[in-house]
Amino acid sequence: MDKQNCILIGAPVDSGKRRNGCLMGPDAYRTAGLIDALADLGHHVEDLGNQAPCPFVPDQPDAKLHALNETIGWTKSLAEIAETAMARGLPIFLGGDHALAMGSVTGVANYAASQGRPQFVLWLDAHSDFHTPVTTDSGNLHGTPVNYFTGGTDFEGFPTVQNPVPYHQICMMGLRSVDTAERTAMQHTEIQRYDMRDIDENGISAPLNRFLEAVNAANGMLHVSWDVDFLDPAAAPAVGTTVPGGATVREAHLVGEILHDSGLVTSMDLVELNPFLDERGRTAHLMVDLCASTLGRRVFDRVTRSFS
Ligand code: B3U
Ligand code: MN
Ligand code: MN
Repeated sequence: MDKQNCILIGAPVDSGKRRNGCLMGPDAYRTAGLIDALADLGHHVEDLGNQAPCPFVPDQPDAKLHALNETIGWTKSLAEIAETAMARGLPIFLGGDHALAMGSVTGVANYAASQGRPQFVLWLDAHSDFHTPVTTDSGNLHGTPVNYFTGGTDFEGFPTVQNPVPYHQICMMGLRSVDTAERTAMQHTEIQRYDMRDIDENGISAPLNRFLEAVNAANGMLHVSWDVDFLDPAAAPAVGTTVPGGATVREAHLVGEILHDSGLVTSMDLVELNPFLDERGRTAHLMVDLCASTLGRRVFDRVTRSFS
């Protein structure tokens, strides 16, 4: 991958669920050395600072859908920022919870469409986040972004998705907590989904490389959404929704390294870090290291596959 113009976008979204703390994420990444880590790899780094949602009517605290208006405000502001940042470099959204992907993914997909290129999404997460505001039991909108940016229709009040990401251009890896309504809805889609059993039986590199071949063949743009809970909670405890049995540190670094070598990544989210739940910053540091792997940090140079 050539040297990039990395555009850091602080997205302190905390409206996607009831447990607070993800709003501290962007500053935790900065404190853990993200800017230096990327600059040391030779990238130009620009930090746009922490963003704000578009103005919104305050939400009722006891509503079934938690903080709906605030989440809509974030979706609007982040989509706009994502689209304009894409024209200048590689945006990295520093979450914030996963509701931020309603804005980041729809924004980058609008940019891809303006370039006549297809948008692909790699979703690294214990959860499929494929609920709608109607099917969610928890009322937490961080469980809904994939349904939204694929053009789901039950998102009243949210901006209309101009360029929905087609199902077959999405790959989910790390799945181990999928609710019945999500599973039923996903069964009728061509979303590529790999649960932890797949990874245990076949490893993580073969399916990832297959997906990247498809991105490359289509001259696609690739958004990578890293949810902290993709990782096993023993390695990454700073997340509100821990699910045991997740990816190891080694598997996650391998994903980052393969992504880097592909040269295909055009935008990224780092989401769900809750620094309030961290142990001496170790989850924040791990996510910084994974981001660095995805942007070219390696132990030794080697002859690698390249898609470009
Ligand atoms: N599917 C559950 C749990 C969940 C989704 N995303 C996270 N947790 N982080 C829900 O609440 O929708
Ligand atoms: Mn998620
Ligand atoms: Mn998750």
